[in-house]
Amino acid sequence: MRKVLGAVTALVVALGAAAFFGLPGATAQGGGTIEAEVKYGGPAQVDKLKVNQDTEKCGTEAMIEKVVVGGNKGLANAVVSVPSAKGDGKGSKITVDQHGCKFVPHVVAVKTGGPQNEAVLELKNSDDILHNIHTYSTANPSINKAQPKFKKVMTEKLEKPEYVKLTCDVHSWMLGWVAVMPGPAAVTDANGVAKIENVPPGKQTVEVWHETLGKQTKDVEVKAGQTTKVSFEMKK
Ligand SMILES: [Cu+2]
Repeated sequence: MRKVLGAVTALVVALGAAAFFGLPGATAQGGGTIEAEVKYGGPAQVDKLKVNQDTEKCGTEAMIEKVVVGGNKGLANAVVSVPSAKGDGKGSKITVDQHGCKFVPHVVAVKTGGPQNEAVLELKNSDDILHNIHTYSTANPSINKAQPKFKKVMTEKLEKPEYVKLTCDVHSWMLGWVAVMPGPAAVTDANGVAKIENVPPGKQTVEVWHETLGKQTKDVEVKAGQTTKVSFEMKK
């Protein structure tokens, strides 16, 4: 039995390695990487709100993290995208959880490839209470749907590029954002850094968007197989 298991394990490892090493060569063909660093010199902004409903799941205080500043003035939750780079026409899928009466993660980026290849937004409800997703957008139709506690997962499609605001009609403080982008995009981490891989070489425009600090763009030169660094300083 142990021998059989060993053989199976070896096969799985080999297949995994093939998939792992095979992929970058197939998709990164000639692409470069953009590493963006987003900084903000101002203060963090966290709104606190007293909660008096569903407190068992939501707690008694809601924290709405409008501006999150980490080490070295790094701005978290900023969306970095490359609007000048055409996408591959394929939509991607992203999951947002409703957990502790918060959208987790607070900001996500997902790719749309147009009418037949929309971005897929998977909404999880891990709270065991009723939520009601309500999106605010202009290019895409608004979504307004109840998600009872027994409905653990709900799937929605977003076709058009846009920054979509997520709210919940049951819990007024719940706030999230889905950046639906036609091409590559990423969200800055706690240090304000986002990495975008597989960007076509040549002159590209990098866009940074933050929910309260607005938008900025910069032009960069992307080289095949190399990392281009670009930094942004957001202003209030
Ligand atoms: Cu809710």
